[in-house]
This record gives sequence, structure tokens and C-alpha cells, in this order.
Amino acid sequence: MHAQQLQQKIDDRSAVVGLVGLGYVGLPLAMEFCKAGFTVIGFDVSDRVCKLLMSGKSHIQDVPAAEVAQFATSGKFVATPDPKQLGKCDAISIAVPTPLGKTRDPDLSYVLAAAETIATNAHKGLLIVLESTTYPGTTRELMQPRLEQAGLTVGTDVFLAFSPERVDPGNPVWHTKNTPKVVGGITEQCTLLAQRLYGACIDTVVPVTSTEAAELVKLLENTFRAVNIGLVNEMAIVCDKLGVDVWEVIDAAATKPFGYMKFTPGPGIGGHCIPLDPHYLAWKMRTLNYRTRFIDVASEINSEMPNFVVDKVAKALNAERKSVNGSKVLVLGISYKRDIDDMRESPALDVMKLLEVSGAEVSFHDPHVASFREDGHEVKGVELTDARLAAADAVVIVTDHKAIDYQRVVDTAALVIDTRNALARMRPGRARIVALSQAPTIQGSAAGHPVGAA
Ligand code: SAJ
Repeated sequence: MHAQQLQQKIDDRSAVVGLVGLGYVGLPLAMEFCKAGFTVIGFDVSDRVCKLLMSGKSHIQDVPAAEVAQFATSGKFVATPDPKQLGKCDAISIAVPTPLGKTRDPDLSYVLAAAETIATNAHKGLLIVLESTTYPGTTRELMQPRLEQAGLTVGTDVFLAFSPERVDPGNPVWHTKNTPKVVGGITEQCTLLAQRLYGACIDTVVPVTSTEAAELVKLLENTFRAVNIGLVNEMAIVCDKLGVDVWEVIDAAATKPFGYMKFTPGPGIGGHCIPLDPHYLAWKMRTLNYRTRFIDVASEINSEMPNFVVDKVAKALNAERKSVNGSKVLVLGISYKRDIDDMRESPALDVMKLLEVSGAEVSFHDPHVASFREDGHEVKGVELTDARLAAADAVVIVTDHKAIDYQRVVDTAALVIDTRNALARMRPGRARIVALSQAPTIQGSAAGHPVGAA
């Protein structure tokens, strides 16, 4: 009875849809529900975010302010820090952070807070969908009991599902509406209702038979990336020891039209997904006495890359009879990937810290990051001037933003360690260039040949 009523309200768009968490996942999804004709109540603990949205502005790069303003003005979208408003919702999606703690253990405090808030305000006929990336079993083991403690039976009184978020901020092609959405429910009825709800605003919905399957889909997707990035990072180390250009090898391998997918090595991995998501699976499997070796090995190699890069810098300076200690090192690009301003888990932070610990005088320039906060204080970037490029004992390209003029870097700097192959097509200039997988030539060595890197 509740299922049929909810399905009817979804179909005629009279259902009120709640979004818990109005970040890079929740806000775009809220807008899609509004565009599909639903009234949406967005709940966020940040009063500042709610006020900003209700004033018709957007704090998410992929959501135009005009869209927020349109629905906030028409009353189709309300952003509020008041959890009691969730009692008005017929369906609620949860898109809150699931970080890892210091010991790489899952921190589900935001999910649990959302579950408590929803259970307190839940009513019969409510559909809840968890979107936050988490370990398999979370929806059934943590979410369902809280609803049932509130006297609501999942599958008949209320409906519960998991649907992994697949938002890639800044992606010019794939958005919330056109990216296929996987949904898996505690019961078949839960899956059907989640499928109906998301099908109202997303082009393709992919049902799976359980919440665990849906939770694992996301973890497989991102573990696949982390493991393959770890593989090419190891290939960079292999090529470095063999004196082979890893970029040439990867580009040639990528000509294979089947059975191969190109990944590129670098100074390590950053972001809010790839370095973290696989550890959710590793953690869960440890509780079942199983060690997910691929995840562990990939994490080991990826985490080792900042050290590998700093070792290259040290060897490159040493080739000029300089020590890291006392050298001026300019880091170019510090966000976790090119052409964005996000610093989360960025390997550039590790590279700069390691250089500083070795006594280098480190500065950075990033066209997208003017400054960042570390240990409670602000670290400011520097302007990219010819004087600074020329004065640096070493320039290290960590994130290869398109906005940087790399020919200028090659023409002006004396030594550049290029961890992203950003200089591959530059004309020769003043700079001696050391690639990610290239042993620096030791000046004055007898043969003048590259000395194998350690
Ligand atoms: N990286 C490499 N080599 C590669 C690819 C990435 O070193 O070949 C590094 C990046 O520099 C970055 C980190 O790995 O530091 C993560 O890069 P990413 O391209 O995976 O970007 P993310 O973290 O924004 O990942 C997101 C994920 N989206 C979701 O989880 C919803 C991921 O699943 C997407 O596949 C990815 O975007 C994407 O394709 O852009």
C-alpha cells in the first residue's frame, strides 16, 4: 500500500524529495529533481551554504547560479539547516562525506548522523537512498537498524536502497543526468521505487539485486583506477631503472585498439575518491580476515611516488654538485589533478613537505590555487615571473595545468623535473629536463651516461 502510494507520487511529481548534503553530489542531484518537476528540500548542516543557495547563488562549480535562483525563487527548491523539514519528504537521498580517519579506517559519522536525523523524522511510505561511497554492508548493517528501531519495517513501511554517486566535477561531457545510475535495494520493492525515483530525472538507471552489490560497484570502479594507476607508477620506476622513457612505452601500448586502457604515471594520487575508496573495501575485508592485496600494493606504490619524485630532484641537483639543502625549488601545479583548484589529498603537499624536510627553500605557483591552509596557517603561492624561474635551482612540475606556458619554463629555468610529461613537445631551451623515468646525467662523469637511479 505504501509502495503504490509512493510510486504514484513519484509518477505525478507530487512527491517531495529531500537531499541530505548539498555538496558536489547533492546539489547537482537536487537541481535534476527540480528540473524533473519535484519540490526539493535540501538539508545541509551549513547555515552559510543554505543561505547562499536561498539567495540564488551556487557554491558548486558545475551548478549554475541561475539554476539555483530559478528554483529557489519559484519555491521548488528550499535549502535549510532544519532537520525537521525532512519530515515533509516522501523520498530522501543522502550525499554526505565519508572520509577516512587517520588510521585509514572508515569515518561514517556523517552517514550515521544523517541516518539518525532521518529516522527521527521518518514516516511510513518514505524512500531513503544512501549515495555516499562506503563499504559493502553499510546500508543493511547501519541504516536499516536505525529505521527499524524507529518502528519502521524496511520493505513495507519504508524503503531503503544504495546508489553510488558518479559525479566527476568539471567533466565537460558526463553530468548527473546523463551518467548511468546504479541502484540496489534491501528488497525488490526498494529497488523498484529507487529505480522509479531516479528514472524520473536521470537518463539511464541500472538496477542491481542488493545494496551490497550497489556499494561494491562503486568500490570496483575506483579500485580499478587506483590499481591501474599503481601499475603505471610501478612501470615508471621500472623504466627509470632501465633508462627507458615510460611515456614512450605507455603511448605505444595505447595504440593497441583492444584489451588495453591508458593510465599515466605521476607524483602520486590525490582527490576525494581514488586514494580513499579502495580502503573502504580493504577495511571491510579485514573484518572478514581477508587481505585485499591488490589494494594494499597499489596504495603502497602510489603513496611512494612523492618520495620517488623528491629522490629525482635530489639526484638532479646532485648532478650539478648541489644539495637539496639550501636549494631554491619552485613547484609548478599543486592541486590534485590538472585544471582544477581542489587540493584534497594532493601529492604535491607530500612533495613540498619532503623537500622542506631536506632543507630546500620551497615555493609554489598554481594558476588555480592562490594559497592553501596547512597546520593552521596559510601557505601562499608565488607569481610565475621569469626572475623566479631563472633563480630556481630546480623547478618541479607536479600538476600539469594547461594554463601554464611550458615553453617559457623551458626557456627560462635552469633545471626542470617533469613528473607529468608536460614538456614532451617543447622546443629545447635553457633548461636541463629530467623526466619521471630518466636518470639524470652526472656532469663530468667519465662516460657522461645516465647513472642508474637507485
Ligand atoms: N591519476 C594518475 N594517473 C591516471 C589517472 C589519475 O596519476 O592515469 C591521478 C590524478 O592525478 C589524481 C588521482 O589520480 O591525483 C585521481 O584522479 P582521477 O582522474 O581518478 O580523478 P578523481 O579523483 O576526480 O576521480 C573521479 C572519480 N569519480 C567518482 O568517484 C565519481 C573517478 O571514478 C572517475 O573515473 C574520475 O573522476 C575521472 O574519470 O575523471
